[in-house]
Amino acid sequence: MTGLKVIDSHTEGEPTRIIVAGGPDLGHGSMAERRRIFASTHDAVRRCALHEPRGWDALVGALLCEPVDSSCAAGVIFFNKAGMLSMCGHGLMGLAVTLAHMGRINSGHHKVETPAGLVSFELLSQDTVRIANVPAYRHRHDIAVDVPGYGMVRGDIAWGGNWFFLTRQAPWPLEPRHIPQFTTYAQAIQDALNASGIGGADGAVDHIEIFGAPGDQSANARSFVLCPGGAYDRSPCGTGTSAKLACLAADGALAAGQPWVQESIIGSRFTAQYQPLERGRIAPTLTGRAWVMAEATLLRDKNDPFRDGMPTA
Ligand code: PYC
Repeated sequence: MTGLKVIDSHTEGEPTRIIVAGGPDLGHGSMAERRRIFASTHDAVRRCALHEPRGWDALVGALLCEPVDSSCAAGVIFFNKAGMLSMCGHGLMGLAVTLAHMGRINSGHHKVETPAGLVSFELLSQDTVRIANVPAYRHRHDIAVDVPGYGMVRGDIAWGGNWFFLTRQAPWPLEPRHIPQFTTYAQAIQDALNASGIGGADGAVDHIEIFGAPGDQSANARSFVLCPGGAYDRSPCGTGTSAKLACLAADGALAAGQPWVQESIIGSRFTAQYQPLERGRIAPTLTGRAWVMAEATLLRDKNDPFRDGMPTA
């Protein structure tokens, strides 16, 4: 029997399961190189941690790694039900409180290596984290895609650590009771983008982000985010909020340093802002809250037919 030691947290409602021991040996290369090895030779570990019967659709996973640069607090590889993620904003906040829970860090600033590049966070209190994400930028502006059953949907494509299609066309109020309709609608947009070959700079768009009016007037907007694999983000999505900042900056609709409060579909929020970088890129920072929920060892009995997770749709 082999086991994966995991610590579960949630960030503004969105869960993260971090493998802190028992994971595969991926060598000592960059996180991008280790992610490649993880995806090609250890996918059973990802499925064991996230798929039923040990996990569930919304769960985002992370493999805690030794960093290449020892001045970093950690290296991390994020993944979800469908495969690998380049970066994960809510997951980085979850990592921060998890490292504190493990006694590996104190409050203050810490750097983390990810496949998307170097990021950092500041642990502001036991449960509040400000992250500095990878540079974000808008890749395409106001493109139209014909979505069967819904008609033309217009939006931008932006990078925030993952690739996003962002649209303001929300056919229903952004309220939890409409989550099933938004999930179907967002999946239809994703399918239409895939079918028409519209994507990011290096491949497909992998997240769909739909905007509408905030539920609370102290916020700027509310969003629904569909992640690869079909689950929606319970948090406002860190990489998605970064992509949104890049679009706002490109439109001249938000000044550098001005706070942007983005609600999730369940009403949880991140407060974000940016500083301009060269060539239209921005450096996003986002603040949110995360809590450790559980510590467990996932057991994999060799006689268990579902030790590597159940097949999913
Ligand atoms: O917070 O960046 C994020 C994220 C990506 C997928 C789920 N959450």
